[in-house]
Amino acid sequence: MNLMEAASGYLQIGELSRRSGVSTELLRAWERRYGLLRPARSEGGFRLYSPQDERRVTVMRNHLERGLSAAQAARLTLEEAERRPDEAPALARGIESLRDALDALDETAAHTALDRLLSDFSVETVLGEVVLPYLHELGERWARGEASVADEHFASNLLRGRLLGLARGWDGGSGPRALLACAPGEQHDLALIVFGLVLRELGWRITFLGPDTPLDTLDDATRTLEPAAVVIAASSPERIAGDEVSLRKLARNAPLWIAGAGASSVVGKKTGARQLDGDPLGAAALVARAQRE
Ligand code: B12
Repeated sequence: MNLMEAASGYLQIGELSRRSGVSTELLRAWERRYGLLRPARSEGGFRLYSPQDERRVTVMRNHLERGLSAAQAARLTLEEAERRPDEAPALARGIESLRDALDALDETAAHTALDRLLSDFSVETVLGEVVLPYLHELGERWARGEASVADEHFASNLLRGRLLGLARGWDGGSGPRALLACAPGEQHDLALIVFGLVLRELGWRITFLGPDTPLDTLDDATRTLEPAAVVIAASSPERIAGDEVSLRKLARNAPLWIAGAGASSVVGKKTGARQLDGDPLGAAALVARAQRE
């Protein structure tokens, strides 16, 4: 493995552990006992884990969250990973149809592509393998000037509507409750909605306050609902860094997590908030596990 490959999504074990919330010891045990991870080697002999390894860790953790034993969870994870080559062409076709439809601003075709994907694959697969990669790609194309603001607005609004459609009833049941909100001034809520959908799949109830939520109103809602987790999304530090007093107050009333690219500046001892970095699928498993510990 050369440096270029190492730079393209491969992780050393410490980084994989940090992003997944699984200790390095447990990762090594899963690798040894179940063959769950198949690391390559760096030129210096370090193990390097691929995005597929990271995905298997997320799937394994989600099975454990559902109460399976480690051996059962590993068997299912590996079976699913092996089935994937058969599914890959259908998934690739679905992604292609969705991309073509969104690029053509064709709402009907985009919904048809999403209908097909959702009938053929699990919500988690559609979110993790289609929606998140599509949004990332759109962001990159937009930044390079290859997608217009109209393209971006059309795609993000259509997907947002669809995600909130999937979210219908996500506050039902008797599982632990998560209260989700974007930081004051923050409009980027797509990753937060995806996170809520995955947490819902893990049996949680979700209350979603959406974009631009003042911290004092979030605190009021926290007192009313007594959630097992409050998650605030912030795409840049200035959305959240100025109000450590409110964050501290919030963290006293419920376990507080801050997510998104703006999170790191305010987490830690000063506020009592914890950071959720990495992708929303892994983050949901991390919050679920923290609640059980
Ligand atoms: C779609 C989009 C919008 C939409 C948002 C629609 C919506 N409802 O979410 C709209 C049009 C509203 C918008 C507005 C703006 N946007 Co904008 N937007 C984007 C775009 C193209 C995609 C963002 C997205 O959803 N990506 C998909 C998600 C899944 O990926 P992500 O954001 O990278 O998140 C990753 C992690 O950070 C993490 N994560 C993020 N949030 C969360 C939440 C949880 C709970 C968890 C667990 C993880 C997590 O998960 C992802 C990893 O898989 C990006 C471009 C880009 N390169 O990302 C810009 C971008 C985010 N926007 C940007 C900017 C500057 C703006 C505007 C200021 C533009 C303007 N001049 O008006 C406004 C600001 C609005 C505001 N006040 O918040 C910047 C942010 C830069 C910064 N860090 O400050 C970006 C990066 C573009 C850029 N290169 O300049 N935007």
